[in-house]
Amino acid sequence: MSVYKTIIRNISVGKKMLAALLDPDVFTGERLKNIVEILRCYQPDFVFVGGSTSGVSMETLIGELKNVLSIPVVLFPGNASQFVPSADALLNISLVSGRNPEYLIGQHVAAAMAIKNSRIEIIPTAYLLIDGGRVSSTEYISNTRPVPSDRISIAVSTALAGEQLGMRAIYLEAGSGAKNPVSAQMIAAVKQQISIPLIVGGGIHTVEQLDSAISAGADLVVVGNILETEPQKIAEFKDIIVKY
Ligand code: 1GP
Repeated sequence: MSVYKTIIRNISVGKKMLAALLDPDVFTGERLKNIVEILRCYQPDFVFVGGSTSGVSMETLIGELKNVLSIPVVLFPGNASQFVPSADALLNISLVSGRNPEYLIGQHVAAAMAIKNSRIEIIPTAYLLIDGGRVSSTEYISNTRPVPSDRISIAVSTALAGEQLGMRAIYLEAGSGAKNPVSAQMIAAVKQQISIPLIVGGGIHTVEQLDSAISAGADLVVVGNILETEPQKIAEFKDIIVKY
């Protein structure tokens, strides 16, 4: 079954989902072996792969993951050079909270033929960067401003516009390593208005934060940074997810 169909099916039966985000620059050697073992044991729903790296190290990481895990590997690229064909699906993200054409459509044009030739599953995703209390790499690299964390109506209208443009998922992102995750109020307000899957990530380090995002309406929560220092946390996160 495709990744998107799996997401839709899970939502239809009320099942919440967890994705582990791995940065190929961070997970190499022993660290990679260790996280693969942990993921094999605790089985998050998806492994997302992305970072500020080149496609070459993405390819290596995806190969190693797919050799060992049966969990779908989803590409979460920061730009066209990070597209690699070997993942199970591609989150084709357009940074709709920003006003930089390069990240709204430019990088997508650059990668379009390679994506078409790969026949990878494509999940067009409206990506909203929300202020997470510090300047995120996404803000800096994309040269776009995040939606202020208290401007809930802007986030709602932006998410709705993404859906109306035909995007198939909304990603509310506080930025990797955010001080503050996206608030429960914002998640709930966006969820109430959209009818496509809602992905939430950025700065989620504790079970309470995960629980709050899920209770507010996130369908799929992404955790990244915390796995670099406390990979075993995935076991606690998984417990929360299956509770729903
Ligand atoms: C970043 O949403 C992800 O794109 C995960 O963020 O690394 O802060 O968990 P963290």
